[in-house]
Amino acid sequence: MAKKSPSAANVAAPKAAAAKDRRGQGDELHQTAGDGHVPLTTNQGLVVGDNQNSLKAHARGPTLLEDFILREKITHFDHERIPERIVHARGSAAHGFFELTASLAEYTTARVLTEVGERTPLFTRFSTVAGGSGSVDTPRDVRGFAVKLYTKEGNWDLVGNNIPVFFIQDAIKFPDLIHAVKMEPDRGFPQAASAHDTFWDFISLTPESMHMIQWAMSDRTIPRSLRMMEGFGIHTFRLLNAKGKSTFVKFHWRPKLGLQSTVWDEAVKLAGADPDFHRRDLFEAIQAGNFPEWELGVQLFTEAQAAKFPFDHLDSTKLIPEELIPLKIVGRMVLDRWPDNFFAETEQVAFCPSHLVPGIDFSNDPLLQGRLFSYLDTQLSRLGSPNFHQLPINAPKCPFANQQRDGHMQTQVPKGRVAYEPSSLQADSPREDPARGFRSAAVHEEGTRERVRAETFADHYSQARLFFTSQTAFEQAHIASAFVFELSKVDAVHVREAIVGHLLHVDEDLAKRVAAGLAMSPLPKAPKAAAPVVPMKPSPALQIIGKMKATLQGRVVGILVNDGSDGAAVAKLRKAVEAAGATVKIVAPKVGGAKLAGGQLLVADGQLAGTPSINFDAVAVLLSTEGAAALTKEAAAIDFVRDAFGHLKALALDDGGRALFAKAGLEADAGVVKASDAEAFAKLAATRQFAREAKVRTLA
Ligand code: HDD
Repeated sequence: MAKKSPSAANVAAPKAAAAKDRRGQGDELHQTAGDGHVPLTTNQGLVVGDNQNSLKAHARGPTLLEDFILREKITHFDHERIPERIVHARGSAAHGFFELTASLAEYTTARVLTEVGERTPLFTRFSTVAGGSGSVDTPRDVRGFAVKLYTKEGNWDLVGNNIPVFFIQDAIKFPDLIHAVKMEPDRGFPQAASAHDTFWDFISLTPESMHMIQWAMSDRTIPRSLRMMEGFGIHTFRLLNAKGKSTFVKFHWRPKLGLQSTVWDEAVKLAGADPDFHRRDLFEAIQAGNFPEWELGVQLFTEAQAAKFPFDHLDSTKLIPEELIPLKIVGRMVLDRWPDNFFAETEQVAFCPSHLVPGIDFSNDPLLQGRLFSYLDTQLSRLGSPNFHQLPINAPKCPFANQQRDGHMQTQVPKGRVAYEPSSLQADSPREDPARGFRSAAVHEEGTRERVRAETFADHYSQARLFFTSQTAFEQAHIASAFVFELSKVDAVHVREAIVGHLLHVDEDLAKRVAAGLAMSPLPKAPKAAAPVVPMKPSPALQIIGKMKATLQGRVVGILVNDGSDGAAVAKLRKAVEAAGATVKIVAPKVGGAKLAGGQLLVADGQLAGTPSINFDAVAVLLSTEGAAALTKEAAAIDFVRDAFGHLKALALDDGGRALFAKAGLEADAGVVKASDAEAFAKLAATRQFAREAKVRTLA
């Protein structure tokens, strides 16, 4: 009998075996070595015997072109980078799930919003906007908040930010906005910063940005943690129910840990102390099992309600105050798994606001309409192929099938002769399904085709004023000071003046404070406003301070020790703050640890010189007399207490700690307690000491 050829064996094999992953072939030749390692191979599966040396004509001779192993490795390396995102290049992401807690079945057919208790897997990527992918985590910048929900009905991407409004009203202005904020094209700086002429020049000539710019100058743009930020879908979307009735909706993510921001000096120092501060924070929280969580809230409103708003709900520079349309909490998002591979997942994930599921639809917001084009387009150049949806991180987790074929990096192997629809030749070829398919809301449209901005979009100052006047005095001072800082980096005096002119419409006091901070006199004239400012009731929901939680949950407390520190006091403090939910990190002059008074070694999590107090939410300093004497000569130790104090953090000090504190020239206040009073410290550490601020810096 003739021997079967391997290919004949495949043909004859039963279906299940034929479908077997071909990568399993030849397993016997690739078995793990005795020490447990899998053999290293080329991309063609060839086992590599020497990964240290290239092929040479002789020991000291030239390398040979023939070395295909070298060439394959280097070629792949040369092509490892893909174009970074034109915006939001710097990002961190995690896997998790969404769980619906209240059904919206009355409003929508979208299963993800109707099946209470159902968990939908998701992938969320947070980002800064302006900086490149290698830039730092803590510049003053808007944060992207993009969620890809792998629903049973297809992928739904909710691509939002941590601020509920946007700079511009029409997508056609987006390239200008981004060109203005990115590093200036002739000089190549500043990186990841809005404090420069081109950005403020554009803003000064774009009054519609005045509301967003208030948010941008607030501490929202210097968050303490990605886990402590809100997220917003920004645009008005539509929900569609089974009867085809549509309801307008805005989406909000609310962090379970409450809102928390840094102070500006802290954000600046963090950029040097730990450029990966937010990424590391998210990673460490997830690895420790402290899974970050957000509630999903919706604001639902009808066409009739919208008609009565004193602003246009299709204008992305406006928000709907929660006092007008309250937030209904309908679910929660939990991030519980760090990606296995940064590039394959965080870098290759491709969000598109056009990715929707049946039961949700777009509104006519002109910013959203432009986005529906931009994202798909950018993924084609960024990921290089119309098949980017086949990458594991982008592929729906429900079945998907159509007659799209071929293209670069096609990884699917479609079967059969039918690649069109309708067809009669292949019964299992995918067909349209009107009953289950996506439907657009039936909306009556009528009017004159023109390149125009609706008159209802003309009011640029009312909500900017609403935002500013809704803030606490501390927050207002931070906003005014941020304007002063940013405009101080602007050389063009007429641009500074133009901004202060706009601020006169927002709030006269704010304009005067900023002008004083810039030594600008006399006050410039306010530009002509396109629409009168409409008074609105202050909305406390727009504050950060109002939305902070007095909690140590998810926070980190640093304890500075040295040889001779009191171990029992350290243990007591640790116990109290850990019981309140914080993580404790020990800082010592040497990373190996400090020898405590009793002789035992306390291993450090960080060396003092490389672990400033900027890393922590509150600090304790416990030092023996000798330990303190040694540290009073160390600039890093002086900075440790001085920065903690200046960044409005609670401090717990024993006698040694107090000596260091005094050497730093500081005076204790209500935010400084005795280290022995561990419970009081745990309570105090749960909040920042805003009342201290006037003592440590002059704000505008
Ligand atoms: Fe955008 C990325 C959020 C307006 C064009 N955008 C991007 C990301 C977020 C946002 C979070 C990063 C997604 C990720 O993590 O991969 N963008 C917004 C929000 C906007 C907005 C909340 C206004 C409400 N964007 C906007 C407009 C345009 C774009 C008006 C163009 C007309 N955005 C893009 C883009 C990006 C992008 C160029 C770059 C990388 C990407 O899409 O995937 O297409």
